[in-house]
Amino acid sequence: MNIYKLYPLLLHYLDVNDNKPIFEKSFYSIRVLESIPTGTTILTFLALDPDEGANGEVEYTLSKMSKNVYGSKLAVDRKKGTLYVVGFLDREHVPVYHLTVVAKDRGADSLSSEVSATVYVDDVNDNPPLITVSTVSADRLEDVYPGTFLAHITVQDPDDGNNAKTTCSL
Ligand SMILES: [Ca+2]
Ligand SMILES: [Ca+2]
Ligand SMILES: [Ca+2]
Ligand SMILES: [Ca+2]
Repeated sequence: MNIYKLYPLLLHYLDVNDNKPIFEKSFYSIRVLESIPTGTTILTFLALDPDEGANGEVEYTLSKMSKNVYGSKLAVDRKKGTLYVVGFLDREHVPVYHLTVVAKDRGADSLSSEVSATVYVDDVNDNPPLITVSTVSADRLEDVYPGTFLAHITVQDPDDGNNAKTTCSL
């Protein structure tokens, strides 16, 4: 019997899960508008694992912590490795998402690695200015003359940059 002929076959079955999935990038980041529709894919992760069969098949998830904190807004497709929007993003509420994404192989003794992903949410002018008028008490309005202080008007707009600029007129 020629044992050398059996050798490649043995090697095939002896593959051990000795490689963890490695992300092709050390860091992922993306900017999106806060008006981005639910369901939109915003990033695609790729992690390679040179092992064979299940030992080399990679699944993607958000870390437990990221899922707990941001799971109502963003999710990762386990098979495709895509990051997509599942809730309405509101820049005035959360302007930046710092996520940890996990790539895990499907070997019996599963190995995993993590990568950071940052989602910056850009402003959309989705808030009207809020006007607050603090008037002085009525008894001081009896003998007003030009130039008398009557009321304090505060205008607030939670948007960013030009979207928050306001003009006042009477
Ligand atoms: Ca592996
Ligand atoms: Ca908003
Ligand atoms: Ca505004
Ligand atoms: Ca806004």
